[in-house]
Amino acid sequence: MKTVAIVGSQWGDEGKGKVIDYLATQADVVVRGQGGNNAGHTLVVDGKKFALRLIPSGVLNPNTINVIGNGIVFDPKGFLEEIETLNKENIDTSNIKVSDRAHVVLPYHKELDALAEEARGDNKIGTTKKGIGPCYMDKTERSGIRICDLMDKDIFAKKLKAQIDAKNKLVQGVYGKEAMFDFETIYNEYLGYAEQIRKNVADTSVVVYDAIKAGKKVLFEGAQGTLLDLDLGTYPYVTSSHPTSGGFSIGAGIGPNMIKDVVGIVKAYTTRVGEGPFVTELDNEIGERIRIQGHEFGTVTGRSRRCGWFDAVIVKYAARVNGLTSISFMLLDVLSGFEKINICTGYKMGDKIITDFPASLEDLAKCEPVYEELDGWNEDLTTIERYEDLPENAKKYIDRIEEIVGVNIDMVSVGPNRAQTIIRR
Ligand code: 2SA
Ligand code: MG
Repeated sequence: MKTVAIVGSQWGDEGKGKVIDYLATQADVVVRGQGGNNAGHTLVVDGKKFALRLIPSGVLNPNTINVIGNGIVFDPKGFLEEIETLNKENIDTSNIKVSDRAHVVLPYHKELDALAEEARGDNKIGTTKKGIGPCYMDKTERSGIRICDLMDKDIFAKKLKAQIDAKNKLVQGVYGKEAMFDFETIYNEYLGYAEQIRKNVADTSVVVYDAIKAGKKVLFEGAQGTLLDLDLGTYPYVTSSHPTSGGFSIGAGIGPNMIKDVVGIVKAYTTRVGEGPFVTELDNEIGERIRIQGHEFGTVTGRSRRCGWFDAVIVKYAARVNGLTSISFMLLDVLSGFEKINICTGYKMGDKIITDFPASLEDLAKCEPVYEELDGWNEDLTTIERYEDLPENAKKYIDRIEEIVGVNIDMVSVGPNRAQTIIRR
């Protein structure tokens, strides 16, 4: 490992956390470059669980620098809560660096997230209600408040005042509510946060650049997944950032050629939380069985995830748009005990078969999966350590997916623990 980016190749929750935790133990720098505390994963040390959302996964290693890059929308309150749980367990958090260019999530962003969802009615996106979308809206509208603004109480006062006025007008005019945001309250609360995070604030682009130039091991930690990408995902049922590999270049403030390997994390079947079309969804007892065997319930919101067969159209698309150099194939053990297993190799749209993921959701909604049926296996995979020892039918499944997607599956995961990992190459 030199510089490697880990990206979700479906709709998130592919099991990135396991691969990231493993690589984070060897990394000199771990970088997050997009999203905010809509991401979520659990680290386990000495039997204790830490649910992290914003803080990068290298935090348990005192020698690793953890970067929250400029592409992040930063919720200081959520961040400090995570810091507190870590500090309680005597975990050093001084190795966390927060970009002075990152945007600050404020209380009105969360409120507006909820109000917008409510107003969407049946067309709701199913957001995590962490204020992610509204904060990125302010950023692209060029009225956002950044960490560097928060660090200066006068600049912060000026910018916040303008925003409070604008947001109160918005909730009154658009949502027919009373003015609900109070400048003094929010200002004082956030000035308090500002002092607590000041020691962590840095020009993180320099930190990452210098580390790469010095030949250090840098891990770019992806959140969410390719199909939730604002440009490349199932728009508008997406998040407001770029969970694809290109997002790291901008979100960490480095050139794209500084990222050497891009590892796609791929789940052995397909899941999604939130709304939007899902071609291989199994709204039946097979889907329910996958959900139960795979414990498919969200870490942030606890929502049950929609489940379906493996969709090779999606993963082939992810391989292309991310430039995947390798695949880690997760949760294969969940598929034990199915007589037949399907791989979706294309979509039937009217009288055409397509294999490139379409842009239009209206087109996608018309698509029927074209399946290739394979024989399943009954063996429990969770104690298998070598690729050769996998059941023949499991190997056939992996080989066929590798063939369709055109990227090597170098690692196969058969359980949540580090030992339950089969390294092929
Ligand atoms: P938002 O809150 O504006 O980002 O929501 C917009 C859509 O994005 C979906 N979304 C997610 N879907 C799956 N996993 C997410 N986070 C993972 C987790 C973290 C991960 O909770 O475990 O895998 O890295 C996530 N975050 C946002 C959301 O459901 C909406 O459809
Ligand atoms: Mg997750």
